[in-house]
Amino acid sequence: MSRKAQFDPATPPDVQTWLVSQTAAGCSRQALFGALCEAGWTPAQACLMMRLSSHEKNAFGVADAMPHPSITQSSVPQPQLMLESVRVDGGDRQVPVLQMRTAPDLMEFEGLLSDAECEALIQAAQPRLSRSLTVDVQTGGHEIHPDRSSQGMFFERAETPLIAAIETRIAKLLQWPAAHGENLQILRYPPGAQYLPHYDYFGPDQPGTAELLKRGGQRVATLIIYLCEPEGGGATVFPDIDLSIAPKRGNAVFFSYAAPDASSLTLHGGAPVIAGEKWIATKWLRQSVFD
Ligand code: PD2
Ligand code: ZN
Repeated sequence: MSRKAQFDPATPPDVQTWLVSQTAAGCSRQALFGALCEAGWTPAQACLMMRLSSHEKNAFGVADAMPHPSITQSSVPQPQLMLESVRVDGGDRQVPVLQMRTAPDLMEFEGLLSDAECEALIQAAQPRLSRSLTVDVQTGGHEIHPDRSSQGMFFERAETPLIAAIETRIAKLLQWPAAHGENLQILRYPPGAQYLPHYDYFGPDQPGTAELLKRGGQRVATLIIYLCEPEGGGATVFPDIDLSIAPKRGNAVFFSYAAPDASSLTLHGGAPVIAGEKWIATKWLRQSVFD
């Protein structure tokens, strides 16, 4: 008998898609279960998402003793574990995870910053904005580029108690030292502004890369925090994986790239803002100390 997908409806859609495709590719139930646990889901969550039978739990080494075969089992109430309530420790707050993916490793967080923190960042950045620059891959310097039509600024590291608190929260959340983070950047996208798809790492073959790597090595991950959502447009898009994240004040998207290569599937861009303004804070993470 072919096994129909047996997944709990509370399973996040991307995990469902992954489970279905891996099952179709011939991956065993035990391997799927192991992969979910390795990806950070608890055995209880993985059991729930895959609807493991008692027999499977036993076979996969998950504690669920089997009764003697002569004892009939009844159906029982099964309180629904809310997968949406998975959280990551940010030190001064527990941050809910809205979605989690592999290939690329990506998480969407809810409420990483409060409304008041978002507003304070915007107010502090506003008078210091200028046209955003992009990295000049020829020289390792920076240049105005038509691909990036936002305005931006950088805060000094720990410039104010608020910036210091946010950097400490990010370091705890990502388990990556604050000293490996580039300075927090604020960007404002008025209507029509966008950031065409690109990779955040420095292309290994570009002439300017050696210069850029002198400060902290390669970029290995990006955190984009939405400070103000536009009335239309402005999604962060990942064309390789057909993913689009709608900006929502306080939420954030995190993704990492262990290798500076297109196989990281981290091509991403900021779609044009159609109405209203989009504001974000970006934290790029380096391999080592960025000073
Ligand atoms: O504003 C965005 O959505 C966006 C898209 C791509 C930001 C960045 N890249 C970035 O700051 O690197
Ligand atoms: Zn980017």
